[in-house]
Amino acid sequence: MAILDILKYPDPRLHTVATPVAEVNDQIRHIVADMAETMYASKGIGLAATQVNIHQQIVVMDLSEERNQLRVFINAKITQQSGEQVYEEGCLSVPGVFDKVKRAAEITVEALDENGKPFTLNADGLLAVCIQHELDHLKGKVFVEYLSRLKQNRIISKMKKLAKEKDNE
Ligand code: QAP
Ligand code: CO
Repeated sequence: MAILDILKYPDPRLHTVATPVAEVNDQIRHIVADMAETMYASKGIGLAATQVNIHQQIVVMDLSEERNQLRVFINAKITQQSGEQVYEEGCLSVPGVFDKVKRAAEITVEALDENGKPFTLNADGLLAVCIQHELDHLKGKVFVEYLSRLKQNRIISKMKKLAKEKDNE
């Protein structure tokens, strides 16, 4: 297992569109294990493969308090959605930035688990937000792109300043 580097906004590689996983094999399970370790080490609740510069449709998530309920979504598709909810989101690729985003309130998602077994999940609340946020990553979209141009520019400045400070450490 390994902790992977997380791409930071506005890295252009975050705009890469992920391709479907052809076969859920040991190599994919290895990626899943590394992504889970990376998410737990960063205290995140969700991580998409795009964020660790792997452009395949893989997402890991754990919304549990105990951090022991890993969810894996491979080749996930939202097949139904309804309603609206606004949630204050963050992102491991945009550290220190949190803002409100409007998304569907209830969704149905179809995906494969880490054994390649198909499952269907109905989600609402934070789980629904997190799934939509992570599947956006696989399409090359970061949550800040729902915010105003002004806010995006401010966030880009903040991220560049942070990166510079890191360089000088
Ligand atoms: C996506 O995000 C999400 O800025 C997952 O300093 C977030 O795990 C979906 C994090 C909120 C729905 C609601 C962010 C950790 C983690 C930071 C994350 C930070 C430390 C973000
Ligand atoms: Co994110």
